[in-house]
Amino acid sequence: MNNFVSAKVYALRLEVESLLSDLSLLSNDIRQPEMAATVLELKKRVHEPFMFVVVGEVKAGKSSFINALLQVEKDICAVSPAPMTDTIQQLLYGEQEEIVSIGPYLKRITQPVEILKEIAIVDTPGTNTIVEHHQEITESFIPASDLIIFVFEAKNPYRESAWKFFQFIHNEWRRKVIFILQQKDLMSAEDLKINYEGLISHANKQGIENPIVFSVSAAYEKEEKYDLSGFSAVRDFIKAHITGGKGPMLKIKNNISTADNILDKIELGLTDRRTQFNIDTKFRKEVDETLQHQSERSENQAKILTENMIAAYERTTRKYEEELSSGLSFPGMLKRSFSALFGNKENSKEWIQGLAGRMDSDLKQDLKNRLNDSAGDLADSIQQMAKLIDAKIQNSSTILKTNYEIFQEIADKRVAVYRELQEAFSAFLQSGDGFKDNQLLNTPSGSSPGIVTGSGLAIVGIIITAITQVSWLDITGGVLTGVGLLFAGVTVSLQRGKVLSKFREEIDLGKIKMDKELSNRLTIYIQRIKEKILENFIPFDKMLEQEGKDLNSLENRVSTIRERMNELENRII
Ligand SMILES: Nc1nc2c(ncn2[C@@H]2O[C@H](COP(=O)(O)OP(=O)(O)OP(=O)(O)O)[C@@H](O)[C@H]2O)c(=O)[nH]1
Ligand SMILES: [Mg+2]
Repeated sequence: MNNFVSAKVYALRLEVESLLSDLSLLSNDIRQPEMAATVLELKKRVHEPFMFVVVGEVKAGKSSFINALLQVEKDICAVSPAPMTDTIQQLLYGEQEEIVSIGPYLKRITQPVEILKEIAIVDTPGTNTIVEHHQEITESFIPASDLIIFVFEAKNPYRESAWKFFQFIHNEWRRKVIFILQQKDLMSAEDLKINYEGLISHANKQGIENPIVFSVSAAYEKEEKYDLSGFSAVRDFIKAHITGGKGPMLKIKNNISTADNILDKIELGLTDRRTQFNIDTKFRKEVDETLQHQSERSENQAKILTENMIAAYERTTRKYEEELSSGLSFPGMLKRSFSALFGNKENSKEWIQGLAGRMDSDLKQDLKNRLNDSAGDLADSIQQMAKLIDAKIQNSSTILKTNYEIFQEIADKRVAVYRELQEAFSAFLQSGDGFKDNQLLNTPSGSSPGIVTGSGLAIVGIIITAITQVSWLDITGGVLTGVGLLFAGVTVSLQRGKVLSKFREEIDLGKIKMDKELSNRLTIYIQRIKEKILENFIPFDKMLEQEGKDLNSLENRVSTIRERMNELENRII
């Protein structure tokens, strides 16, 4: 436990720590290692004092500023005309001077300097330098800072690179900043005034209405020209705003605000993901609806086709029923008996077979004509079903950008799954394999000539023709066999009524069979196509399901953290 804080501050720090723990777990789970590292860094420093981070371009006079501010005998931070500071140097209070290397870019220096009991000061490598990594090292330390001291060389506070870095601090991390014009001893009072005002106007342009600016000279301070150095104003500011017990609470507020900032980023990314998820879910629902609607239309077409075929069957069979009826009447029988006597071989049995033969070929021709009229419509309707789904797939919208800062992986994965769906569906439409159904084509008689050839949607037409032909060929055969058997060894004249009613019975049976076979086969075919279309969506559906779960869980976690954060914030105002 830190010796310099109250029990209340300590308790609050523990709460902040636990909040940051949850936030770092969340950042890890959404695979944002940098974010997680930032949060952990913040968490690690919860018990440290309020932290000043001194930044600025190379050679602005940052290290000299710190040395002068601390009023120590010898320089704590190394100063040189050449780029000097190459690590982050964190100055903390300690009974003895101690320098510990924490990592390749971080040193921890303790000094028995009174002010360090309340504030930690961090010296950073200058930005905008040719030395590699310096900018990155300094940038990485910004989120953990409580107050940024932005040091400019008094001679030139106008560099674009410096103001760009300022934007990073201010916009990206919402850090509070005070500005220092250092090395003012090198300038005339008039020139200094111009640059002082210039700096204020630049800060205004960046959205800082009343920037806090101090002009100082580390050289004068060192020469003990205290009334000229400008450092007493800086110290007064620190005393008024940070030291004297205010620092710890300010730091807690800063920590919460940084966590808030990070949570905002996650939330923003989640909002985009949710929007995309809703679009995808709607798209998927529309696909189902379109498919349902179109398959109903196709089933309707199948019904019309079946009805047409049955009408044709009825008309043709009625014609032959009439012929049979009149042929079996007494005059008809008489006529045939005379013919038989005069050498005509035809007897009743042969006559009836001839009638059956004509009926068979007539029926085939008639059904074929009917089929040609309606099968095309049904094939069109099924093709339309597939085409409409394809149009939907090709036109769905993507809002989750793959170059998005957060959740890039999710965006990339979605794009890949979506592209896979587009490609799989195009292939499905083109190959025609999805429209073949060997089980349905395998008829009792085993004939499905030429069906396996052909590709793409066009094959639907061929298949419909095959399914329908197969059915009625089979049926008329059955009817004729039934009728034919009836005549074997029977004296027709005595059985007229029986023959006619048997004929009628066989015809009706044939009709029922044709109706059942046709509607069954066509309905099954339409359903199979629907299933095959849907098979293409399996990976997409899996992704959608997973994304729905992930989003719910992440949104819950975010809102839980957000609530705790708000509650804590309200308590410490
Ligand atoms: N005349 C004058 N020179 C100064 C003042 N402060 C620093 N200098 C000189 O400016 C040079 C750079 O000073 P540093 O304090 O090392 O600057 P820095 O910003 O820490 O530099 P890096 O760490 O390399 O980015 C050194 O030669 C200092 O002696 C000042 O107030 N007046
Ligand atoms: Mg330095």
